[in-house]
Amino acid sequence: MRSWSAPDIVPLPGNGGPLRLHDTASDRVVTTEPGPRAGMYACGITPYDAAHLGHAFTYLAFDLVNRVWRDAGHDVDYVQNTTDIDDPLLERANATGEDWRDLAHREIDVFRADMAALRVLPPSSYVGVVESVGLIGELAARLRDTGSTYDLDGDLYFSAADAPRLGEIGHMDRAEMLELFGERGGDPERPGKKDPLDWLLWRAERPGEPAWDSPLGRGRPGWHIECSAIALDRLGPAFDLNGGGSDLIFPHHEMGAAETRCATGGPNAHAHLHVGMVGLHGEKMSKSQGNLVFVSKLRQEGVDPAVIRLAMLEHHYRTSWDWTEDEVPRAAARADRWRSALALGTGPEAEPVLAAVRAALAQDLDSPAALRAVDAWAEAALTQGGTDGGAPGLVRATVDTLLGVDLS
Ligand code: 5CA
Ligand code: ZN
Repeated sequence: MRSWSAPDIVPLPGNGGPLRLHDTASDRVVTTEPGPRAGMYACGITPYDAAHLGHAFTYLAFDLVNRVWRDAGHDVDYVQNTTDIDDPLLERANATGEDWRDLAHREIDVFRADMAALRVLPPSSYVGVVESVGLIGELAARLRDTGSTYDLDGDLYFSAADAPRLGEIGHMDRAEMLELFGERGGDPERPGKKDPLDWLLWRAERPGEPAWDSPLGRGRPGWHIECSAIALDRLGPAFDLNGGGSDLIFPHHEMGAAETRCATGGPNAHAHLHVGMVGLHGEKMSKSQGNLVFVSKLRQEGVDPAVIRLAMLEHHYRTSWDWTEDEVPRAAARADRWRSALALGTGPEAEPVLAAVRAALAQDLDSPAALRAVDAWAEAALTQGGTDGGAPGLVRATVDTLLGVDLS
């Protein structure tokens, strides 16, 4: 599937250092050690509604990883899926009478435009589930051949009994897993299952639902296997970083990791990144709750995408936070201050700003600290002046390349 257009990357002098990230599974900040090509997978949208600020916050975190790795000299193989067939999409399409394909295509287009406006670096592979049904069916058949699955009225289930590590990424006990499974797309109560935590790999064709041929018969993929199959196909096993929002830790990322382990004998990824939830009025922003602030709507209202990006960067990626009326004015004031300082044409030397932004981002993507480093430079330039004529150019490039904020 077509990705979105890439922003220009302004080269910076030298290289950044290794990236340290909080890994959900070990619950520690670990040093990432990618080879020349870093492999990263982020779970993409289910395109039945426009992208909201929660989605954007999650992709901003992965964008910072991408930028920091590139700055450290790695190429980045970034894979993102889009769940262009799944229950919520079909439910919305049925409710509005729209063809599910038209709905998905329209919302994916809005998402692409939002991501490009926010200067999120595009994935090297942007992959739809519909175009991947073949390889998903192959992985489901491979799992069936291991004996870890069973048939239930034509649907194929993975046996949780063969996933002894389930719960290890999120450090959850069985009671917690059971509760979350029911809340997040699972079917713990379906009669005939051997264990309530067993999960669907392949859903046999139902009247009125789209279906594709596969080694398992006609049907469509379950949710988790779409991401494990696409990641395995594009990145192989044991790639560098897998993740998404923290609402995906269980069941999605645990069950996906169990599928890959069953198929390959090893882990899907070396580290697991999870982003805090953005809320509105005290509740997680979610399409099902309807408490959404859309990126596209803010843009239509004339909010500068650089300001939206700055508003999100003010929050550390692991913190859950509420979007309030103050975010845009506060970020706009910061952008104005930075622009005024850059317009002076001279300022205090900028190398320490570059070093501070690099150091802050390398330490578990501490974007608030990175903003403070630029604030301090702008404040000094505006109040004390400075004699370094090259400084504004280097600060502008630092902010553009590492933080993705275009102040031109
Ligand atoms: N298509 C699946 C993943 S395979 C999915 O979860 N789609 S989604 O549209 O619901 O979410 C897309 C991404 O945004 C996921 O990584 C999800 O964890 C993240 N996300 C959803 N809501 C929020 C929120 N309120 N705050 C932060 N991230 C969020
Ligand atoms: Zn996913």
